[in-house]
Amino acid sequence: MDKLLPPGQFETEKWPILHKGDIPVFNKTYWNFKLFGEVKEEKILSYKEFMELPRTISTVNMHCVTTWSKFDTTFEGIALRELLKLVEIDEEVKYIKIYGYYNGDRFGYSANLPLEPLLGEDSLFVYRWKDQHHDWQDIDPKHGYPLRFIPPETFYLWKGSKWVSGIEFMKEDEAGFWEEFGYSMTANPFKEERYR
Ligand SMILES: Nc1nc2c(c(=O)[nH]1)N[C@H]1C(S)=C(S)[C@@H](COP(=O)(O)O)O[C@H]1N2
Ligand SMILES: [Mo]
Repeated sequence: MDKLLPPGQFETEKWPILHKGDIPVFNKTYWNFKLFGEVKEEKILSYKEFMELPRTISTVNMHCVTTWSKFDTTFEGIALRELLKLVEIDEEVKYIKIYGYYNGDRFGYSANLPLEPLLGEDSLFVYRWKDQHHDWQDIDPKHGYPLRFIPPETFYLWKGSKWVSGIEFMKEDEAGFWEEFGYSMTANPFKEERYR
C-alpha cells in the first residue's frame, strides 16, 4: 500500500480510539443488520447470515480528521459490494448512510458516503485485523466489534461507523452524525476536506 501522508496529518503506529458514547454489548442472538431506504424490499440479516457472506482481506490506510494516520493495517471482512447483491436498489441511488450504535441507540451514529467509490476491495465491514506489530486478532470492542466499516482512504475515518447496524440507500446526499455538526460531506483527506 502506498504510504502517502495527506496534508496536515502525521503518522502513528498505534491505533487510537475515537468515538462518542458507550461501547455497546454484543449479543449474537439479537444482533442484526438492516438494508433499507430506496430498495424494492428491505432485508434484515442475522449475525450468522452476515458472517456467511464471502470474505475479503485487504490492507488499507486510515486517516482520522484529528490528524493521525495509520498505514498498512490488514483487515478481514465482508465487502460492501457483497451486500448490494442482496437487495434490489433503485437505479437512482447515488448515496448511502452507514449506521452504527450511539449510546444504546442502534441507529444513533451514521455517516453519509457516495456509493460509487465503495465498490472495491477497500470498502469493508471488518471483524479481524493484523499489522506489522500484531498478529491476526478480532477487532476490539473499542474499535467496533463485532463489525465496523472501514472506508477507502479517500475518506476520513469518521465515515467508518463502528458497531454497524445497517445501510440506508438514498437518491440524494444527506448529512450523518458528524456532518450535521459541520464536518465535510465528501471528506477527502488528500484534499483536506475536514469541514464544510
Ligand atoms: N458508532 C460510531 N462509530 C464511529 C464513531 C462513533 O462515535 N460512533 N466515531 C468515528 C470517528 S470520529 C472515528 S475517527 C473512527 C475511529 O475509529 P477507531 O476508534 O477504531 O480508531 O470511528 C468512527 N466511527
Ligand atoms: Mo474522528
